[in-house]
Amino acid sequence: MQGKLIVFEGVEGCGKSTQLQALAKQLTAPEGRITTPGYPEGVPIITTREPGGTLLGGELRQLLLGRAMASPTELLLYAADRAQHVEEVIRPALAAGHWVLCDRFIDSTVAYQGYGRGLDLALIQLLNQVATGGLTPDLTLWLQLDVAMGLSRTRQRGDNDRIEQADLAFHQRVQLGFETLAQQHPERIVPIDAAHPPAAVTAAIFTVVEQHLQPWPNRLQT
Ligand code: Z5A
Repeated sequence: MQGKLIVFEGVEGCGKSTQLQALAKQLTAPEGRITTPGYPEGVPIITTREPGGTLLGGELRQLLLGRAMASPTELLLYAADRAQHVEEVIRPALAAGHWVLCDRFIDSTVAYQGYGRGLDLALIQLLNQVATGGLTPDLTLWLQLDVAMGLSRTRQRGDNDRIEQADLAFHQRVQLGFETLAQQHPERIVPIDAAHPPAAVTAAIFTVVEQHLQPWPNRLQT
């Protein structure tokens, strides 16, 4: 029985972390197993994130968000974080039939390092392939939000990390990256209007997950 990988993507402050936790809560009982009627019964849910989904990844996250570095260095560290994360957390969980809800994954590298930093897209695709061994999400929820609105949300929260200080133009290039990816991969990337209040966004996400769920229970029984 193979699990499912559901990824949350979008610009800073779009509400990924909030919505990932909301979906996990809505799907599960306190012990972390799917209990929502209609969903494959008893399937455990795991929540994780990039960068920082492993012990090593936690150290890489501190480096990545804590200090200035050359763009290729940054790209290689995100790839290293992902390789460890896939090997240590995501693949074993999927092999055990778990559903993995992940805050950022391969599309963030294309959007941030590719469109944002201007690094070679073919090279990024290759590194993503190396880091994941070809694993792609079953569903990517792209929380679509105006860049300025997202940044204003994170600034209200008092965040001040390195990438969030970068200029608006950088974040707009990142946004273009997500837009382009959504056009290129409509089979797995679903845009969600993230400008609404949190509960409305959660409801929209739940509907999308339900729609994508329909073929899943049968496959889970095989
Ligand atoms: N990065 C990269 O460059 N390349 C890569 O390959 C990968 C990542 C994997 C991770 O930092 C950084 O790594 C990120 C990209 C880069 N860039 N930065 N900075 P992070 O994990 O610290 O940051 P983030 O991923 O961008 O998450 P975030 O800033 O915490 O945003 P979020 O998770 O999307 O949003 P949130 O935490 O759920 O909500 C933000 C605030 O808005 C918070 O106060 C909420 O209460 C509020 N909020 C949430 N939803 C709403 C709604 N609907 N209305 C109003 N207010 C809301």
